[in-house]
Amino acid sequence: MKTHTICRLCSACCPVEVETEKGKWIKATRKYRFPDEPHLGCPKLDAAADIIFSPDRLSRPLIKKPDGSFREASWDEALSAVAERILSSKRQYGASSVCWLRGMAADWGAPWDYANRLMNAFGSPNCIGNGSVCFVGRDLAHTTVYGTMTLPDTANSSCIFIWGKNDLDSAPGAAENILHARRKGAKLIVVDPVKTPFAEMADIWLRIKPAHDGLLAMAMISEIIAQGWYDAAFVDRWTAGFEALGKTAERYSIARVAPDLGLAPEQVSEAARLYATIRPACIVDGNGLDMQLQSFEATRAVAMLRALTGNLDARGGDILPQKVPCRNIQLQDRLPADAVPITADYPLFNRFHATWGRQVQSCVIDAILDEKPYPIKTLMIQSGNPLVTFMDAGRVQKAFEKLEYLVVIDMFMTQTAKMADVILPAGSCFEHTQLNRAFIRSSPVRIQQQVIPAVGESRSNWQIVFDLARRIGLGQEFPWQTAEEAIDYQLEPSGITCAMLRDEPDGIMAEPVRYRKFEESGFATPTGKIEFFSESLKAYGYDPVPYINGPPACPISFLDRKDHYPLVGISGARNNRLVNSQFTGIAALGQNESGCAIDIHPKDAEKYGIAAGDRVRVETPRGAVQMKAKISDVVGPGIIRIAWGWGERSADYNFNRLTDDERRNPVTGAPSGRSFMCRIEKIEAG
Ligand SMILES: Nc1nc2c(c(=O)[nH]1)N[C@H]1C(S)=C(S)[C@@H](COP(=O)(O)OP(=O)(O)OC[C@H]3O[C@@H](n4cnc5c(=O)[nH]c(N)nc54)[C@H](O)[C@@H]3O)O[C@H]1N2
Ligand SMILES: Nc1nc2c(c(=O)[nH]1)N[C@H]1C(S)=C(S)[C@@H](COP(=O)(O)OP(=O)(O)OC[C@H]3O[C@@H](n4cnc5c(=O)[nH]c(N)nc54)[C@H](O)[C@@H]3O)O[C@H]1N2
Ligand code: SF4
Ligand SMILES: [Mo]
Repeated sequence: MKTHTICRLCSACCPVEVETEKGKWIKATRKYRFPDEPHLGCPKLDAAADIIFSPDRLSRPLIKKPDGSFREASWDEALSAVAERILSSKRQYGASSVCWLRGMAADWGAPWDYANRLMNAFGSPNCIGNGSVCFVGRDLAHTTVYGTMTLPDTANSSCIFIWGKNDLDSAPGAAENILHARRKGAKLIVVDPVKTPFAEMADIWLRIKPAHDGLLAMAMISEIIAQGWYDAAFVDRWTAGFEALGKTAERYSIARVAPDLGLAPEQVSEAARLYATIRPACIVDGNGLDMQLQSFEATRAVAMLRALTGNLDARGGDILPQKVPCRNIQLQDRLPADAVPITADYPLFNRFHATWGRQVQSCVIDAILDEKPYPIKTLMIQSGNPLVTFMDAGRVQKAFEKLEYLVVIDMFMTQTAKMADVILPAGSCFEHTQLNRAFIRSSPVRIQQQVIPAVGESRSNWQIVFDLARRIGLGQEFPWQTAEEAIDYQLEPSGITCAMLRDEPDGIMAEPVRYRKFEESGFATPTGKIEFFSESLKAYGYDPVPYINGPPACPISFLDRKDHYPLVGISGARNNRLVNSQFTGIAALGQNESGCAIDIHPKDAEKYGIAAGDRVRVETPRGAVQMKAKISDVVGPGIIRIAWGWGERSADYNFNRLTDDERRNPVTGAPSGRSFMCRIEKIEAG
């Protein structure tokens, strides 16, 4: 039997076809938009059965014994214990002392809505996502400029500008769209400090100094305005604050800025000319812009390029999504009006979107350790591994040691799960039906459906939340008996049901594709226009125009200590065999540790006496890691790239032992997990 579903082993959310026989997994294949063109493989999907049926999968709930080891428990016992704890935390410290923290894995589905519904009805404002390090911060930056986050229509584009994204390893379907356009002759511009395959094939590769993207964007804005390459009629009709932007950008001319970014002025000017004068053009921005201290300002400046050139919502440009009409099921109105979330310092980020809710993950650690604005005592972690994936792993460890009670909902015994009082075993993405957020964000809506029975006694995310809700007296709010019932309720405004979606392998368009939708309704900003100058940002005390108050003093962590830490450490492109901290224990994916290395430029290798294969130690003021050295020019001199995602395998490989969580972007709370000053030494010959 073949079933159409969505793979959620990573956030690329690829449509796939899964072949099963009497409920047994046979194989899964990614669906291709261009069947006649070469395809990119996905080692993770190829190894899906190894992941799903791994002997390491958790199959029964576990409860920690007084001696620190775990014993198996029934669902009834484990969920009762968790429910009792949640209620007693509320009695003793108030509902806000209970926090629900969600990682990347299950988040794009309804689980985020269900967790929010549960917490809102319970009375705690602390349902916290990890969007401050991932793309939700970028969403806010787009939204303040033109009311929503755009989607690049790369496949139909004539000029593709890739800015801090590496789809070849992180989203193969998106990469295939770019390769398709390239075959048809689209120009390619890449901004990346790392020599990625896209950088190598680009017409122009801007090897930027890490974390300096905002200044590059401002320099390009200044050039596009100065040369008259912008779309004057569009700017005149649809934007507000053009003059203020122009005046600010003047201070960041290419001649002034480029040398500081390590770029040739002519190259930047040519990139600006290509991008601004070829239509349609789109910008693919990525996680290279997130996890930077300047992430909000930089992304906002990049978003303004789209607006200046009139590429918004044009075929082959940057598309304003056609949201699928859904019911907001989060019950925000049930939260007491005076409830203060632990993320209160980031008011704009908390409120900008109807269902993203609160997303500054670092505040969870602050609240536990520093008890600010008040202590979190009970923490539920769903589909995340903060001990490996949060910045400053040492601090996270201390926080979890201090917690009164930790519950982890996961498929594996992660570093984080080991610290839990109770572990609830979750099903993989192929074991449950859910509404996938990526596919309600813009039509067509598709369904992620269950293709195999649950492994062991594991349960779906929805089942776990619904059952827990009933046990804390919120049964009325969770009346649904099946995933389908809950999804149909949420999808009702669209007139689409689960049953209809099952019959439509390629999804259902809630409405036909339309371009230039703003001509009917304007932009979803306070002025109804694209905002180069934002009064709302000003009202919150943030810069109304990016960099209006001067360039950033300290874009990289520990820059003030560069005498001791002379190199820039970055986490560069992702490994297409791993997903964040996942899969290093799966034989076909991570066990041979291929890719667990530090890339060092030949000049630095010589300077520090390091040869290929040597074991080296990298240190920052926060901690140290050790890995073997690779000598290559994928990074420039003065920069080292440390492999991301190996910390679950060994604490020695935990990238986030190096990173800082003290300094953050004031708007989105993004710390810098990407760029920091560090030092390196050889500890053993290879
Ligand atoms: N230094 C540095 N830090 C980073 C990054 C970086 O590049 N550099 N990347 C950042 C980014 S963008 C992100 S999004 C975060 C990711 O941070 P996390 O979300 O913590 O990362 P994962 O390792 O993907 O953890 C997902 C966990 O969910 C479990 N899981 C998988 N599927 C399910 C499911 O259906 N249900 C449940 N309950 N559990 C499931 C997995 O077993 C795994 O333990 O890390 C961030 N941290
Ligand atoms: N195989 C695999 N796929 C994944 C994941 C995974 O871990 N593994 N994680 C998933 C998740 S959670 C996410 S958020 C996405 C992320 O996927 P992407 O958005 O593609 O992000 P990355 O690959 O982390 O980084 C993108 C590029 O940014 C570059 N970069 C680093 N620093 C800078 C900088 O200062 N400026 C600029 N301009 N570029 C910089 C890196 O070298 C890299 O080439 O991938 C998802 N897909
Ligand atoms: S890239 Fe691979 S693992 Fe990620 S969603 Fe697509 S098929 Fe699944
Ligand atoms: Mo992410």
